[in-house]
Order: sequence, then structure tokens, then C-alpha cells
Amino acid sequence: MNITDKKILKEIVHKQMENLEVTDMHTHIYSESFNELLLWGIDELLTYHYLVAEYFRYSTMDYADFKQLSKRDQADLIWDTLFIKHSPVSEAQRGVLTVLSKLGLDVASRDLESYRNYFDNMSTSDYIDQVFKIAGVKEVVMTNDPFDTSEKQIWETVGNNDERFKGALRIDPLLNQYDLQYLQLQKWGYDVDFSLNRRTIEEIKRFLKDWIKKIGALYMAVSLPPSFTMPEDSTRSKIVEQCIIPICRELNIPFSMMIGVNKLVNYELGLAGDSLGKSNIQVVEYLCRTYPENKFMVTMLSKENQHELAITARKFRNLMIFGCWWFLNNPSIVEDMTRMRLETLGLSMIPQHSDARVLDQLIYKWTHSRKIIANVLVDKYSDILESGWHVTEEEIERDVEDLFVNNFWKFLGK
Ligand code: RAT
Ligand code: ZN
Repeated sequence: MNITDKKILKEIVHKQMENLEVTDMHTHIYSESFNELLLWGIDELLTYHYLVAEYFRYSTMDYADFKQLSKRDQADLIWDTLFIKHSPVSEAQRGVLTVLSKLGLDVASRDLESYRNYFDNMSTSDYIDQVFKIAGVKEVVMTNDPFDTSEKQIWETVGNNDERFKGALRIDPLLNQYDLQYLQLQKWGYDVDFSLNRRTIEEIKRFLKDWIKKIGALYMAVSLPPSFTMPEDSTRSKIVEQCIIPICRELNIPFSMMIGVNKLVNYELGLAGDSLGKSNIQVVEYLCRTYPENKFMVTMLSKENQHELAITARKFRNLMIFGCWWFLNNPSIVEDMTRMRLETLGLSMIPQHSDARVLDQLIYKWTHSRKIIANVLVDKYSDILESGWHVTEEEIERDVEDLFVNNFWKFLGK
């Protein structure tokens, strides 16, 4: 059926977006076999590092004293400060309310204990099913870090037991701290040296291949500082060009670069202490141009980088841009970025990932993004309707499936 009426268009786009089951191509959640690495429940939601940062906007407590408290006590303080003593209007605060409401809990009661009781009576596997269903998520890509001892141990014993959770090899320590981490590699039986001689290069490649195989990695990923530049005479640049690029090419997997994070600008805040800076787009151009047979997925953290990143994707078909990452995952920015990307690239990008660290966050991150992106799509279809072009419901379904599922899988070549 041709859609010519804007009111009907709006209903159909919203319906399609609501029914859509997305592939969430970057998260920090794990399947059940990862035990306590899979975070879920109200206390985890409340102690999300985004909220910890916001808590310290109001609290004068010593960071160290806060750190020493149990998770439950920290959650109590955050609840009291960010929800009771001030209205929860920030995106991360509102997110908690969306989760509670979508689970059918009484948000108006403000009864933290009753929320806790709800989660106490839940089994992990039932809850995973429930969250995936409510969030409209088909599958998620994890962030798998072999340098994390507890995660490494799971991969070497039980491994992943749930097909809905896909692997991605995260290699920040290898690229950003090689001078420390090569000793770790040695302990694991790789014959590497501090200096990147021939043997070391081959052994780093062997390490990467072993882990890509072990976890069934869909891609290799790293987060990088604003100062990241290439080519340069640095260990990082050499590892990228001599190890990562050839292995990604050989195994036909993308290299995902998340660029723009300044780690620990306030180290006392731990995970909540990272910030951002504007990065150098030329590094993305250099890599895409120099290695046309390689695939790159890129997201950047600074708002100021978004336009040039979208333009770079117009120049290089081996570049897939994705997501409104971290500090950009705010409604006003998601709306802006999505508009600009659609206007620049049409439907050839991945508009969003959740970055969920706590399972339950899939619910709010996808509920919020879905609605904003649906509204932007309505506008874009309306504009072409005005020229006399008609779209069909099937075409809208195809388009949103492409944005939230197929663009990712096709880019991977799967
Ligand atoms: O968004 C976040 O939770 C950050 O702490 C980071 O994990 C970031 O998404 C990353 O993947 O490095
Ligand atoms: Zn992340």
C-alpha cells in the first residue's frame, strides 16, 4: 500500500520501529555463563557510573568513603540524592524510571524496597528473556576483554552459552599500554618482547587469532584518546598497522575504533572519571584510504567530530559509522546526529547501539532511542512525500531493518 498521508505515515513508522527487533552491536553485558560479570537489578542500575558521576555533583562525601560502601548502600545514597532530593530529569536518571515503568513497577510509589523485592524473586535466565522481549532486542554484541582475569577464566572454562550474545575482541590494553601488557602476554605463552621485532609481531598476531577464534569475535575493538594519530612512530601505530590490520584482513572482520575518550581525568571517580576531547578525523581517513581492503567501524565521542565523521563515510565505503556513544546518548544529541547522518548518508549507517552495562538498561536505552529516531524518520519520509514520492509499508520495514540489523551484518559480510 502506498502511503500518501502524513498521519498514516507517522503511525506506520512508529509501529515498525516499535515492533523491530534490533541487533545491539555494542554493549557491555554478558550471557548467564559469565556469572557475576552479568550485572542486573535495581542496585546495579542505580550505581551505573553515569549516575555515580551525577551523584557527586551534589554530594560532598569523600570519593574513597563512597567506594568503600556496599553496592546497596551506594544505591541508597544515589536514590536519595538523585531521585528523592532532586527530580530525576537527566537522561541516566530518567532511564531508571523507564526501566521500572516498562517492567510494570509502580514508579509513583518511589518505594526502593519494593523494587528490590521484585528483582530478588527473579531468576537470571527468565530475566534475560524478559528484558530482551521488552527492549525489542534480538541479539547483542558483548565487549570481551581477555586482559580481564575473571572474564578470561570464563572463556577458558565454560565459555558463552547463549547464541543471543555475540563476541567482540576488545584490545585496549594491548594498544594503549603495551609497555606493561607484553609481560602478561609472555605469561600466557606468547614469545613477545618489549621491542616490536619480527618474532613479537608474529606472536601478537597469534594471540589475536587465538582469541578471535576462542570467542567467535565478530570484530576487534578499541577505545582511543583524542590524541590518537596515525601513522606515527609509536608502539600503538605499529601494532595497528602490523598486527591488527593484517589479522582483520585475513579473517575478514572489521576493526572498530571508538575515538575520543580521555581516560581518568578524575581518577578518583574510576569508571565515572573519563571525559572526552575532539579527535583527529585524519586518522580515520588515513586508515580507510591506506587499507581499502579492510573494514572500519568508527564512532567518535565528541559532538564536534560528528559532521566530519559522516562526511568521511561518504568518501570511504569501507567505513561504517555507528551509534551515539556515551556522552552523546542524550535525546537532543541523538536527534541532531540522526538527522545529520540521514541527510548526509541516507540509510547507510548504524544509528545507534546501547552501550548497556547493566542488562536492564537495554530497556531504557532502546525505548528512548527508538522514539527519537522514529520521529526523525517520519520527518524524512514526510519531506519526500511532499515531492510526490510514495513509500510503502514494506519499504519502511525494509529501511528500519537495514538501519538496526542488516547494515551491521552486511558490513560484516555475514
Ligand atoms: O559508555 C560507557 O559505559 C563507557 O564507560 C565505556 O565503556 C565505553 O562505552 C567503551 O566502550 O569504552
Ligand atoms: Zn562501550
